Amino acid sequence: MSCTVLPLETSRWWRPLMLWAGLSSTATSQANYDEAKVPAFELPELLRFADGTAIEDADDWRTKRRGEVLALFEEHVYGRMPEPPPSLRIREIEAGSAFDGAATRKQVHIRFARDEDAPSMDILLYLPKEPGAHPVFLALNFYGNPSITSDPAVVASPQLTLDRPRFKRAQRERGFRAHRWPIERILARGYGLATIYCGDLDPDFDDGFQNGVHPLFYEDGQTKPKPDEWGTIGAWAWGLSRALDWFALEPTVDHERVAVLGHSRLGKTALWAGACDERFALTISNNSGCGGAALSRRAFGETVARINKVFPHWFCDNFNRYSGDETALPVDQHMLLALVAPRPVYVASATKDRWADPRGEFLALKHASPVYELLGVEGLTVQAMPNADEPVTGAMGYHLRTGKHDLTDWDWERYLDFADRHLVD
Ligand code: GTR
Repeated sequence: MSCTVLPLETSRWWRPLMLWAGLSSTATSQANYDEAKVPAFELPELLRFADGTAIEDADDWRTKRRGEVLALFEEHVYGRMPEPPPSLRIREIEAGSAFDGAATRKQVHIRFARDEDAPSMDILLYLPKEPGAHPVFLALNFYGNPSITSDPAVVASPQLTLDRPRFKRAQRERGFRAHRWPIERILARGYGLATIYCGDLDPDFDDGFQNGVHPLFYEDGQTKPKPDEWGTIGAWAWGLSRALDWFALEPTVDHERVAVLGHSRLGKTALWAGACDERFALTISNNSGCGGAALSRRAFGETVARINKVFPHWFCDNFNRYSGDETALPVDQHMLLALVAPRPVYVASATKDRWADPRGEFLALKHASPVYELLGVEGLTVQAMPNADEPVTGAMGYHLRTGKHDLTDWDWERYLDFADRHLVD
């Protein structure tokens, strides 16, 4: 008797989950997961100026080439972000002790303009109870601040999108996503944790940019961002920088020791934030994939065409030009990682997360390494992709965790070790 085995992606029980994740069975069954079918490609040169002349020293990178590369990402991928608003209106919502006195908690509401109903975000900050200025991990969350902990004092995120069952569940159940946030462990290791609901800055759906922070910056008569202006990832990254603005005023946070971290779409965002804002001391991408750490030209798993189709709001409009035509992109994602140099960067993949192309994530890191070396920092310490669960350390960290697309305690332990190495004297 013969039997047909459907690939997991096309079997029925899996479909609702995939739809939630923004995938369709057609999308994933068409995706390439065969290394032999990865197209031959040449990466754009990092160490040459736009006019083709070679970069000779660190100064060439710092004074000119870095700016050229950043401008290419702004124009073609994520879009330009506006300047910070003239002032931030900061109101403390509450402060108190948390986790049986082991920590302190502070929640602030930050409004980006004078009007009461102007766009705003709420930051939830936990710190070790010891006095002083603490190094902090800063990360956006998907489901509202109360989703990361069962701590009853965490205030609801009023902007929580309720269009999907998961968001409704997040609204009902505190700590719905606590398994991704080992807060007490982070605090015990001497770090603070700050988080913001990404939807405060821009809800994660395509509404033509009528919600979130975008309209605050429209010129007279403008109704949506121009083709080279920020999409949703840009808005999220912009918000992370506004959190840093607040940290610079907050004596309990050491704003020179802030690690920006994100998972998946928020990992793409952490990389863009770390690339744009050199005040971030350390940048961590967890399973960020296409439009994050993975090389676009490999078109392995999720492609530029697919991501632009399913998530038309994430990138700038110009990015659509490269749907199905990755070789025309003037950049690839190794150049994004290079923008973080010489500050430490960590890229993490997972063995079962083929949609995010683990090999493409590793290769981007490897091809960013020459910029670290040019700037006098040790580059990636391995040539070949390491085995699963064997972290690579140095200024460029990497690991391939056994398992699925997720942010686990094991990942966090690696990030804490990495931060110990780079943020603690
Ligand atoms: C998927 C998307 C990925 C990744 C992921 C997530 O649907 O294709 O690029 O961002 O969502 O953020 O969970």
